Amino acid sequence: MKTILRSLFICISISTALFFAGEARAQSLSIEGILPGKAGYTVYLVEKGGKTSSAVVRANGRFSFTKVTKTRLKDASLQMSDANGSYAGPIVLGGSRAKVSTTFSGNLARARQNKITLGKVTLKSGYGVLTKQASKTLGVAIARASTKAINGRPLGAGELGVVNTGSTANVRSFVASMASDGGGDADRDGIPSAFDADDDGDLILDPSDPDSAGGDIPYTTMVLDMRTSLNSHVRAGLTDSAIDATIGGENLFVLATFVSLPQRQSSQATGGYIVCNTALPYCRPNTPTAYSSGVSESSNDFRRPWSELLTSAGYPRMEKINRLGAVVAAIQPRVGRAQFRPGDVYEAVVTSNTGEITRKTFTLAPYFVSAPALKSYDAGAGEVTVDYGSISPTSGSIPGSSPGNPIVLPPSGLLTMTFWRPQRAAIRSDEVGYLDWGNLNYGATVGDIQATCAGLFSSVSPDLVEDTTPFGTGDSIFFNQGANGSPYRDSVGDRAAAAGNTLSFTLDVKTCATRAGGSATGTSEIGLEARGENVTGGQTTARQRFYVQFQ
Ligand SMILES: [Ca+2]
Ligand SMILES: [Ca+2]
Ligand SMILES: [Ca+2]
Ligand SMILES: [Ca+2]
Repeated sequence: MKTILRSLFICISISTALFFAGEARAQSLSIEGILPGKAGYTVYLVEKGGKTSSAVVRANGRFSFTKVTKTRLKDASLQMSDANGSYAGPIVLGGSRAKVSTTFSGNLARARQNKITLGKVTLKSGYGVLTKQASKTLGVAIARASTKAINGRPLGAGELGVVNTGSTANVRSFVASMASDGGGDADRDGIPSAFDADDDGDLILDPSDPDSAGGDIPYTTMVLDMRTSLNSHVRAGLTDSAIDATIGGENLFVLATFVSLPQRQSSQATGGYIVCNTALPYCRPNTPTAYSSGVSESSNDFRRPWSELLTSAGYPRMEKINRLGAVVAAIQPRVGRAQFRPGDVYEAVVTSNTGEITRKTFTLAPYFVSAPALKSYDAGAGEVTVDYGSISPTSGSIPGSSPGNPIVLPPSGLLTMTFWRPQRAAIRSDEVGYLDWGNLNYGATVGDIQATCAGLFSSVSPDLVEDTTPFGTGDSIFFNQGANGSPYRDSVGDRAAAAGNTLSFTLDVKTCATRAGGSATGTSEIGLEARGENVTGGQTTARQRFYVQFQ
């Protein structure tokens, strides 16, 4: 493994060296276009590797990019966000009906040329299209039409890219390797991977898709207890006010955006910042509402209101994490869901002491609006339904809701948990309301023990498929040696939330509490968890905490 990694780094350094040598001689181009009546929109030039430049549409509808090279143009696309900061889709450059082109070939119409004139872009629902499409008048050649479309509309337009593009198991790993280039469009739905919530077209959302593991996919974490529990089937369900109190609450919900860097950039990088439309309050310049809560590796400097962490130009800052070779912004948005929407576009700019190193664009992926919630439990004396109706975020007490009122475990230490899946909001045009998020990994943790309870579960629901290799290096139970704390994968995909759809397992809490050297006495916290796949820096996670007492 080490040898492979080392040769990979060598390849990267050589290709970077060649790239820079070529760049020095390359001609500098400008790109101009018009989005009539769409002042305040932003157009992004997205390179295949994911690097982006942005241009805000001016009052006269014009936008322009300068100092663009031929090399950068090859396989690059143009993407838009609207005046509210929401993704508005790709600009179709050519083609028609079932196949369109959304990328430049990189070849210029004439050898000595310094300007590309796109002309007018006609805005449609979920995409734009160039009025003129001949390479002669544009000044640049467009790539062969290979984006799947219906009547000229890219398949992923208006759907955040969550469309079935017929990806099958044997092409998935190939597609996944392509998807790691954020500007590439592996599933050919017209939405580059960095903007696509399902970049391999199998309808499994990226945060929970093993094929997307390892990528720079922003992830969210939500930690609730019984009193603050939020789920379609708890109390009044997913009301706007209940969701807003959680998403916008204090220390309940975090969005983490990591940009991982190749070694050469990582050694130069000192930090970064986020560029958002002023219509997005949580990340806007000068007065972002978000609180920077940091990740476990963060310095205390980054645990404060984001508005206290601004660059001299007023942009909220990102932190360099040396151990991960990445820069990160981990924030509590402190706004409700109406102002925190899947499809929000933001740029992450990585900087060194001397200036900008690279810039990548992200869209906010679909996120959990709720956490798993215990419906009932059996601690040896029969099934007990959790009475959420008699507690609220600020009052009441039931067994499990606090260390002072724990669920008392039997001497065996066995606890059976029956629970509901977490939900997400509808994102596709054919979805309504809230959906149970499918294909997630489930498990439970005991106290603050940094070890998996894998191997100690029994009576597991048939929907849950066991990870056959949940232990880490040398059969280790410890997380820092690669053990999996969520060793069961849900075999059911996303579907409308229904109270009858539950999962369950029995955990030997006592043995798990002691297997890492701890003791099974007094009270302990149980973390019932739903997790996505490992992405840069962490995993999408939703957890419900409750308390048990050993005897
Ligand atoms: Ca897609
Ligand atoms: Ca795509
Ligand atoms: Ca997928
Ligand atoms: Ca997949």
